[in-house]
Amino acid sequence: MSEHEIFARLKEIQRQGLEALQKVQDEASLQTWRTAHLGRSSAVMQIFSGLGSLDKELRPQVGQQANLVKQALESAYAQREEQIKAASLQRALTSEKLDVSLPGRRRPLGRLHPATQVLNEICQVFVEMGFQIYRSPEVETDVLNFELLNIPAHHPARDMWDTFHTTSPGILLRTHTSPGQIRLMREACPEPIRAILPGMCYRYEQTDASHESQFNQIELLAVGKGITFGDLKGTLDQFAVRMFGEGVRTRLRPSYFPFTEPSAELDVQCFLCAGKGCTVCKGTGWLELGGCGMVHPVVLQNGGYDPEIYSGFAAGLGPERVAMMRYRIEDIRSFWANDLRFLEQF
Ligand code: FA5
Repeated sequence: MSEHEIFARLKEIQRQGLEALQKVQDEASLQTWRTAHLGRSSAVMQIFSGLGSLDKELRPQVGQQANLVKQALESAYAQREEQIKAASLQRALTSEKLDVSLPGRRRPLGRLHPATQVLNEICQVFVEMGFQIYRSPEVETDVLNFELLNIPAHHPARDMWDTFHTTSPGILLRTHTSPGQIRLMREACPEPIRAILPGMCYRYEQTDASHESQFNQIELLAVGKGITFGDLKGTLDQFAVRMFGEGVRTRLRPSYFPFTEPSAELDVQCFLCAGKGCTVCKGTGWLELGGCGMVHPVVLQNGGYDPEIYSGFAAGLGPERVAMMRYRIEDIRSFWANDLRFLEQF
């Protein structure tokens, strides 16, 4: 190559390098450019490595000129790098901008199911009155759910509880919380008992506005020496006052349960109209809450207590019925239909 050609070549290298650099828009292609135009095998570096084959007099001039080209490319590179970094920072600032004045999205608040709310409230009242909470299983044996409660197989009273049986013989879903009475008595005997047994019950019901196939009950059980019907009445009266307000009275109507003797239905004075009669109590002034009575001697015996020495009272209350009255819910099936429009009201 002649001297003239070498200088023209260097000029061309610089021109091409600068032109290519103008097209570079991001950091990745900037690095590619650097390797291509300033790397070991780039055109300008080849000029340096070819210096040795040039005429001695020519070498300093070509070397100097090649150095100028290399410096020009390097400083153009540094400048471009600066520009690209600034641009990408600008882009990040715009795209990741946070508007702290933008209102946040409200997360929906969870809440307790209305049936659970009332169940808890009733339990709380009894706990304050000195009752302990005892839990017993929802999957029960026929023996505990019926037989030990003085309801032998084929006894007509079994018709009172339409039952969900499981595929295991003798195993069923409890139809009431009363089998827990036997479990608790057998655990506590011969100590006195003052407890409530809350939980879900299941019945193979023809469902309607006031009957569901699943519902809660709160069982009440007191066993000890000298417990009378007066204690039952006093306890229920006190519960009604604490739950529904001062002056609210209770009423017991004679009834029948195989596991209590005598037995009664518990009514509470309508807390909405104070007994005057309204649509909720259907003009009667009274609301039905559940069944109750004195624990039957056979049941006491099955629980391990000698009925000659011990006596007791029991009751089974329906908290959903209380919730229905309180919130004027017309159909008990709303509780487990899982419609959020219903549940969110409580
Ligand atoms: C019983 O289940 C007895 N074990 C109650 C009892 C306990 C009596 C201790 C004496 C001593 P009964 O079937 O009446 O009784 O139910 C009691 C309460 O459970 C009813 O008053 C009602 O509030 C509720 N209940 C019963 N069946 C349903 C149903 N299908 N849907 C909603 N609530 C129900």
